[in-house]
Amino acid sequence: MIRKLKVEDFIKETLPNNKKDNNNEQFLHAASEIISDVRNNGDKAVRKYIAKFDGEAPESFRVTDEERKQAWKKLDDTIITSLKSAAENIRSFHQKQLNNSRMMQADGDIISGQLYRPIEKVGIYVPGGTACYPSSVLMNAIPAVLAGVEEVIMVTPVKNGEEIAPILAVAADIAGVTKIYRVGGAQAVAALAYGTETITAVDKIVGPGNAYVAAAKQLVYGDVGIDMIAGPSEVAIIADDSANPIFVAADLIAQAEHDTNARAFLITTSSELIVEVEEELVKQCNVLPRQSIASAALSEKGASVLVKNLDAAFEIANRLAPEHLEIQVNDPLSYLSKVKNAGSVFLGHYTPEALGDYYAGPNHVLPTSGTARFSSGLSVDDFVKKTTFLYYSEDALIKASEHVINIAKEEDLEGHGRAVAKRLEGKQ
Ligand code: HSO
Ligand code: ZN
Repeated sequence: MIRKLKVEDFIKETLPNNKKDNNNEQFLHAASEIISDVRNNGDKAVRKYIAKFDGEAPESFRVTDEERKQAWKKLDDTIITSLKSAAENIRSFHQKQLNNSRMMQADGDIISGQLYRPIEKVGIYVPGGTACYPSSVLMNAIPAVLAGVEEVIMVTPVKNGEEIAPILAVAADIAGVTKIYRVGGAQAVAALAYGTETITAVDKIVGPGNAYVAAAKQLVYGDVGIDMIAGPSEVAIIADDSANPIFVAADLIAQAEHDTNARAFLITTSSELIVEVEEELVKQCNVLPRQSIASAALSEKGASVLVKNLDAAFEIANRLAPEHLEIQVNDPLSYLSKVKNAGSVFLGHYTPEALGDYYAGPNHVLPTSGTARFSSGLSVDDFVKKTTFLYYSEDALIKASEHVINIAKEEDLEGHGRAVAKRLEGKQ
């Protein structure tokens, strides 16, 4: 069910090569046409592309307050309670990421520091259809609201102008989303980036989407900010002989059921575990509703590898830089220091990734395809800008003047030196 690879083959097969793997010319081409049409023709173009890809366009894109109110009545209390409880955990985890503006140095003569200011308007792309994830609404919107973003604007596609899925509307309310528009695809990204008659332009767009959405985000970047271009979801599980094969298999399957490109890896010191996990994968997949997706992902993209010790396991995991890293060993905390590259780490036998996907608090929007080598999961930081500031008194400038003038000379920028010198004329 899962490929069993030797160390060299595992590395060759699993290390992503984004530039090579992302053959997205065709999507970039399509998205760029849509973007320029939406820029030139606003709502009319948005309607045209909705009609083309999602059936009839809704009469008005905006989900009304009344529709949002009605959505609550369509849901069971149990799911509302669970969403609220998850939101509370996510909020309290992200609250601790808040930074205040600060003075770095302040002796009266010299004052310098950093202002933290929220981005004013943020757009959140939320996929519709089968990948309809209220958890992603919470994960994207809560840090934005905490950062102080004034307008958190959500876009999501619907088929044939139908209503938005009630669970997405309720999750949006719980998270504090300001406006919701029933628009998806590259046309939604374009509308958010440049604005239309009815859709508010934003300063940054976050959230996952299909290949067209990803291409559109890539193209509007620069005019607006974006979070990241997410690849297929991944988990790497480091396990020794203390691991329970039932748990390991369950977590590999939880990853694999996302889509046929999902990447689920087992890196273990125990050859018995590989055999037992294989048996479990077959058993558990057989009774899984998304069996065909999970087994395709496991057999085509998944892999297990036997390593000589845990140090070797961490070496491979660090090269892989997986989106999620599970460490299923006893005393897992003592291994945390060995993690160099990973989006999010799940420690021990009772911390499945699913806990973090939905509920525990850390964000589930994470760097994929090896990008955890140089980037991080979504956080409050993604929704603030840091503006530095500086004040020098006359005396302080006099003290610094010689050095500034020296460097300006070296750079052949005499005007820079004079900007200092002019202030000192007749003063020293
Ligand atoms: N594992 C996904 C998040 C998710 N799982 C949403 C279920 N729903 C990427 O971290
Ligand atoms: Zn998941």
